[in-house]
Amino acid sequence: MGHRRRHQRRGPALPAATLEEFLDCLRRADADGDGRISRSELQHALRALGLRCPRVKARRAMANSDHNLNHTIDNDEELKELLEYARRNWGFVVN
Ligand SMILES: [Ca+2]
Repeated sequence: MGHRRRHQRRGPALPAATLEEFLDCLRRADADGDGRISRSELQHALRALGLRCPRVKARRAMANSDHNLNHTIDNDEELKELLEYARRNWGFVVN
C-alpha cells in the first residue's frame, strides 16, 4: 500500500481506496451484468466509494476513456484507460 496522495487542484484524495476496490465496485455497479460500464454505472460506483461529485467525475472519465464513443467502457483498452485515469485524478492506489 502506498501513501495517500494529495491533489490540490481537485480537492482531498480518497481515503486510500485501491484500484482493486474500484474494480470490485464497478462489477457490482454493472447492473445488467453485461461486463460493460455505462456512465451511470460508473457514477454509482464512484458514489459508493464516497467520491464527491460522482456525476461530474463520471462524465469526465467517460469522455477521457470511451475511445470508440459508444458511451460504455466496453473493451480492455478503455478499461485500462479508465483505471489509469482513476489513479491519476482520483488518487486510487495500485494494490
Ligand atoms: Ca466504448
